[in-house]
Amino acid sequence: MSVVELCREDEIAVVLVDNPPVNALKHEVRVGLLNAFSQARDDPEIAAIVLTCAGRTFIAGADITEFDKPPKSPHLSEVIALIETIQKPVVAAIHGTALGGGFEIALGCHFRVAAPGTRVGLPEIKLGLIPGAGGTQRLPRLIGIEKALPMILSGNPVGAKEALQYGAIDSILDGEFTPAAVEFARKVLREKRPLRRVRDIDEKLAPIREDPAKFEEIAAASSKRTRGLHAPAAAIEAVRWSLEVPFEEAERRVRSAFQELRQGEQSKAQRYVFFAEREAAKVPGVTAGVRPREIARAGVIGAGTMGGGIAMCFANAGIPVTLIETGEEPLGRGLDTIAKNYRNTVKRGGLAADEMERRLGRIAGSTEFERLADADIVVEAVFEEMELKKRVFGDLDRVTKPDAVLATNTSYLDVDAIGQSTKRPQAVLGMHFFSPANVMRLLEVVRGKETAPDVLATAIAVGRRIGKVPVVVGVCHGFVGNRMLRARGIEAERMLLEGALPQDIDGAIVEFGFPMGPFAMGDLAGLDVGWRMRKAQGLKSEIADRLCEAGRFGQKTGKGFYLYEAGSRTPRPDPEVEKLIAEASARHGIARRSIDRREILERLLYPMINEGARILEEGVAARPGDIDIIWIYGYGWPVWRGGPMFYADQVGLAAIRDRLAEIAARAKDARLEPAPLLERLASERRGFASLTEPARARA
Ligand code: 3H9
Repeated sequence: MSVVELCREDEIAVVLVDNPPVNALKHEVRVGLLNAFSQARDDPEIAAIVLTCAGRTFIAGADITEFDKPPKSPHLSEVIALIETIQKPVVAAIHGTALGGGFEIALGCHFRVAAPGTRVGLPEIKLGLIPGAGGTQRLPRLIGIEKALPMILSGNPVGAKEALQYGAIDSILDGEFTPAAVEFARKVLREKRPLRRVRDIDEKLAPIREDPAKFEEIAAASSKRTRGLHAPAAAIEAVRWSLEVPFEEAERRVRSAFQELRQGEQSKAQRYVFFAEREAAKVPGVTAGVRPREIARAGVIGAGTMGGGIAMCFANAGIPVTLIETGEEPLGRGLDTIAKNYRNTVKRGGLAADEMERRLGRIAGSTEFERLADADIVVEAVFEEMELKKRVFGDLDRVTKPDAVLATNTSYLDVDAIGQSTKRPQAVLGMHFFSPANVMRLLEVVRGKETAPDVLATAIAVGRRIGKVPVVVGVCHGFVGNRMLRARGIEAERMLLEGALPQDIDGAIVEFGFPMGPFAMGDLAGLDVGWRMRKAQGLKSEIADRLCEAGRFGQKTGKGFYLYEAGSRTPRPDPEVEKLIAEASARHGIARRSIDRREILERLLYPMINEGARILEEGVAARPGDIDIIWIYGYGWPVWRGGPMFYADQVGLAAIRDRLAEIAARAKDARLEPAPLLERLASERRGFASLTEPARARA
């Protein structure tokens, strides 16, 4: 069967796209559409045309894998231009998701109907692109700039009901979908409805054209958090053309802007991230036949910041959760914090009050472990002390059902040792959330030596259900993210001693694209957290320990690596800290020197990459892409730089190896010497990507 079929239902032609899994618009599909629509246009017996798709979704966009190759005719805009100019009604029958080029095709049709639960949107911005086939011109004409620009700039789809309200679709059809869509086409014919060509609509644009300041206002409101990214400004420009120049001219300009972005480094990185995220979902040993266990109820132990955030994740996803604490007082405090967090979200307009009540209603607090007897999954989030964790898991083993999944939220302890404190280590694994747990998308799923595949599959499935991006990692100190973070932290402190100041180091990393640097991050998280952890492990930190001894715990005490004015989160350099650092340098007999941004970046990023290479070699991460996803979703690595391992390939592994060798020699630190995998790949002139490319080519 071909990827596009043309069928007849009396006088109605049905064009069916069937290109699993998501009906992406690869070249053959574009050719098929052009042929089918030309044929239907020229057939005098056809009075109207319905465009529909087989499988789980309408067209989910251009085929992203084709963006690495030169564009091939017919281009999507040609297909859409043909559809729009047909003198017979064309109805897009949308189910699942109509995204990117898929939605652009629907916008080129004269009518759009959707199955309930459908979502439509233009997610190109998430790939570092702008909608390239008319979306920036047709969507504003159809629903107005106020609605269109936020959709284009966020890339987030809207549901069918909202789309109907906006006027993006004409009707939501119940019942068997394709017959209902065919019936809709018949109705259009019966009622002799005029063909609606979106490109010709102007009434929604006219008011904004008269009031250019309004356009700027909408653009500014919908382009927050876009620092460093090229695509948002290009998207705003493209939408502005819908007001300023004729449709054809705007289309011509958009095509060229799209091509420029497509060939740029940022989109290349963001496309890589798209596929790396999907690749991370494929876990060695967890085959399609492994079924996740049913999760109807959850338990969380520890009502501190982490535990509370994790409980919120479950409640937000509709899963009732029991939150356990040792006493009424800490339990009450934990529940109050959760309620306060929800109230703040309601106040900010992010949540309806009745939905807040429903979510709160799903969280029950208790001081009795026995209340976990009906939980299908329990996440432990108590202090990072091995003995305490072992005791908790021993208790869990006693009270929970035999098939319950038992997870620890430890950020560095040995998950295997924790598993051994139960009689069912196969049910134990790590679920490492990132603070704030109800916000951060990353979930490191730590697979123990004995973790059963279906337990792993359950943690991944539940992770997705609560809106996380799960990445499976192996057991080692700090797992993937914190282990690499530590490599960065050691070098950051070393540079302080050599001559840099916190603001120099943070400045360099923020300029690189991170939302904040290591020292501002430490101040935000609380320096006492790391201090306590170091003490437990017999470790020291030359400068951070002294800050803590002086009661400088970061933002919560108004002082840390920086000073914070009352009520402000803005870090200000503090001469007292500079003095403390200079004294530390003097104690070590180090003559301070100025360190430029390039050196700062190399010394922060290359040790991380080196640690990443070791992690790969040890099999703690299955693929370089998994490490990249961890850093993007858990630590603020700028998505347009693709993650540390992708970045390393762009810099070139030989250059990184040579620089690391120099840094290691100067610091006399064997840990900084190039890892064997890095050494080998560099000498073979390969990149980290080559470790997974053969697998993808085979697939
Ligand atoms: C665009 O349209 C540009 C235009 O403006 C103009 C051009 C001129 N291409 O996510 P899943 C694969 S830009 C190629 O796990 P789900 C995916 O890799 C595009 N492949 O499923 C995976 O493969 P595998 C704008 C794609 O049910 C499999 O399909 N559109 C594409 O969780 C299943 O995917 C987008 O950005 C694609 N476009 O979610 C939409 N999409 O099984 C991107 C998916 O080998 N797609 N694959 O790992 C999505 O957001 C989700 O895939 C979707 C389904 C919501 C559709």
